[in-house]
This record gives sequence, structure tokens and C-alpha cells, in this order.
Amino acid sequence: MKKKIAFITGITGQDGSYLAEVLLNKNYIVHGMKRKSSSFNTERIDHIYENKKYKKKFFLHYGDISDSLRVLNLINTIKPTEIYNLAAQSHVATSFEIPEYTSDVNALGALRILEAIRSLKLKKTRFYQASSSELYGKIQEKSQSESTPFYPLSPYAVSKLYAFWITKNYRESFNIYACNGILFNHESPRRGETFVTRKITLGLNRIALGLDKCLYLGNIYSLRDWGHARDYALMQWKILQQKKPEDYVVATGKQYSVKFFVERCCKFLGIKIKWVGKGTNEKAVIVDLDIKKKLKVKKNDVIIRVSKQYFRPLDVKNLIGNSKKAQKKLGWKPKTNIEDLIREMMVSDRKEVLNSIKKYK
Ligand code: NAP
Ligand code: F7E
Repeated sequence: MKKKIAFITGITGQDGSYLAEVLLNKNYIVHGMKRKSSSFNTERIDHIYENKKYKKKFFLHYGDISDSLRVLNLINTIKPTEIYNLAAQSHVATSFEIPEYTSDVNALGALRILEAIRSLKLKKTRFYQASSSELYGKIQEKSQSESTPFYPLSPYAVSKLYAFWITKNYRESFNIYACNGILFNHESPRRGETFVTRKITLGLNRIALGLDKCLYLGNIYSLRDWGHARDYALMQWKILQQKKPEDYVVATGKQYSVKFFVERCCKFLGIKIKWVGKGTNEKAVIVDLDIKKKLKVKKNDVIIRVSKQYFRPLDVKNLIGNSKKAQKKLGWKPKTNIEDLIREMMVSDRKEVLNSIKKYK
């Protein structure tokens, strides 16, 4: 059988790192594009790069998705059998501040790869586009499936809408095997520190260990369908293994608020909180705590406050996915529930905070 060769853009990100592991375990040769940066940006994949087992199977190349020539040359040299386009300016709030850059990377980035596949006549190359539940924005149906109309609410979501349609357009116009994975929020210990779940797990551990006093959040009433990135990476691969190229929603079908996420993380730490106040005056106060855990907090401490700074000009209030198609055709079943996800992230961030304390002692 011919060797499978994957090319992953965004390999240094949360999903890129899990996907690389999935593919290497399936005996693929994996090439990844990483950006030139003035500080280290390969933390999430160093364990792969340093593993001797993958010496002849894992390759990194400098590049940027906004550089058409580099994208074309890399694809021409690697001749991948599968391309996973995960590269993105993926922070929704930031996209309001840098809308043009976000569009260049997220929208035209997908086009550049599709154009490379088309112009190089790579008839056998399969393409995966990292589409997002943010496309649904102002939701048009109670739970969102492949047939739910889109209503994007941020420059990020609008850029991803272009990428979604150009992927479908190249599939229909040029017969390219190209698919969208419409993935709902997925988190992990490798999640970027400015996304809300990781901000909470890291922030609360810092407070519990005495490094910070209070964590500032935005809209704590937002509802999201949160899964584990490891489970979702496997689905990205599965989407490209089907006979026919199609688009799929991947979600857990369960929905929780940011507030709930905070409460569960506090519970994990042995802290009981009470919410007092309204709007931007709302805060979480400690009402009880497990003294055996020797936490650096005490009763009546305010550990969460709401800050205007973290509100967006427009926010997606409510998302919950309907992944019946993926369940039926891909055998999708989320392995990790919210409690296990929280436990894994809290344990990992406790270790990270303890390490940083040791380092600066
Ligand atoms: P992430 O952690 O923010 O990773 C983004 C990756 O893209 C990083 O490797 C980043 O490189 C790279 N990148 C950014 N700008 C680039 C550029 N100009 N050229 C080349 N690479 C660039 O995001 P993620 O959570 O893994 O998500 C992966 C993809 O899925 C993204 O497209 C995201 O929009 C989409 N998505 C994510 C979710 C989710 O809940 N996580 C849900 C739906 C869709 P650096 O490391 O150098 O910054
Ligand atoms: O926000 C609210 C915020 O930034 C979730 C990306 O991976 O998933 C992600 O986008 C919710 C929002 O993720 C804070 O207003 C409250 O309603 O963690 P987030 P996101 O915007 O849902 C989708 C599927 C993607 O495709 C994206 O690439 O939480 N929230 N307080 C906050 N959010 C942040 N970041 N920080 C806060 O302090």
C-alpha cells in the first residue's frame, strides 16, 4: 500500500498537535508548517519532534499561510495525500481588532491551498478545512446541524464562512476531494491560555496556589458545547477517509455556561463559591473551602469578577451541536465528558503552576 503523507498547517496549535499524534499512530508521514517566530512556538509538538521513533516520519517546515508561493512550493515538494488546513487567527475576540489580517489568514489561506491543489493537478490529494460552529452565530435553529443556515457574528466567523464556501465550491467546480469539519468548541490542557476554559483552569489554579488574587472574565452567561480536542482530532482524520467528500458537524450535543464551568473548577479545587451582584458588578465569593487542601485562599475572598474589557462588540450567546450525521456515518461518539475534561485541564494546570513557582524560586 502507498504511504500516506499528511500536510498540516497550524501544526503548532492545539488541534495540530493532537492530529499529528493521531496520524503518526496510523503510520502516516507527517509534514507540518510552522511560523517563524522570535520566541519558541513548538511547545505542543516538541514531545513528537524529540521522539526518536518519529525521526523519519515527522518534518517541520517554516511557512506562513499568507505566503502563496511558499504554500504552493511546499505542497508541490511534499505531494501530500491529505492536507489539513488548521492554520488560523483563531481568537474570536481578537478578530474584531484585526479583521483584515484575520480574513487574509482564515479566508484566503484556505483558497491558497485549494488553488495549489488545483493548479498542481493533485487529483488524489484530499483537503480538510477547519470550519467552526461560530458560523451559526445568531442561531437559526435550536440545535445546529449541517443544514442549519449560517449567521456569523464576528470577523472571525465571516472569514471562516468564506473558507467554508470556497472549500465546497472547489469540491463542486473542480471535483477536488475537499471537506469541512464544522467543529464545535473543543478544549484540552493544550488549549491557548486566552480562550475561556483554559483561562479559567489556569487562573483558578494560580489563585489556589497564591500567585493571583482574582480572575476577570467577560460574558459568563455564554453557553457552549465543549468537547475534548483529542476526540475531535480523530474525527478530522475520519472525515477524510470517507468514500464521498462531505461536510460534517462534530459536537457533544451538551451545553454548559461559562459560569457552570467556573463552578465545577472551583468544586474540583475544594472551593464553594456564591455569586453576588449583577451585570459587571457580579462576582464570585468563597463561602466554604476544604482546609485539608491547604489552599492559599480564605472565606469571603472574591476570586472572580466581571470586566467590561472581555466583552465583545457582538457575542455568540448560545451554541449546541446536532452531530447525528457524524454519529451515523463516522461512528462519532465523544469519549470525554465535561467533568473529565475539567479534571484533566485542572490537574495539568496545577502542575504547570507548581513548575512555574519552582522555576522562579
Ligand atoms: P490554535 O491553537 O489557535 O492554533 C492555530 C494554529 O494556526 C497555530 O499553529 C498557529 O501558529 C497557526 N497560524 C496562525 N496564523 C498563521 C499563519 N498566518 N500562517 C501559518 N500558521 C498560522 O487553534 P486550534 O484551537 O488548534 O484550532 C485549529 C483550527 O480549528 C483553527 O483553524 C480554528 O479556527 C479551528 N477551530 C477551532 C475550534 C476549537 O474549539 N478549538 C473549533 C472550530 C474550529 P502559532 O503557533 O505560530 O501561533
Ligand atoms: O469564548 C465568553 C466569550 O474565546 C467562549 C475558538 O476556538 O471556539 C472558540 O471561540 C465564550 C464566549 O471561544 C471570557 O464571550 C467570557 O462567548 O473560549 P472562547 P469562542 O469565542 O467560542 C470556536 C468554535 C472557534 O472556532 C474559535 O476558533 O466565553 N467569555 N469571558 C470569554 N471568552 C474569553 N476568551 N475570555 C474571557 O475572559
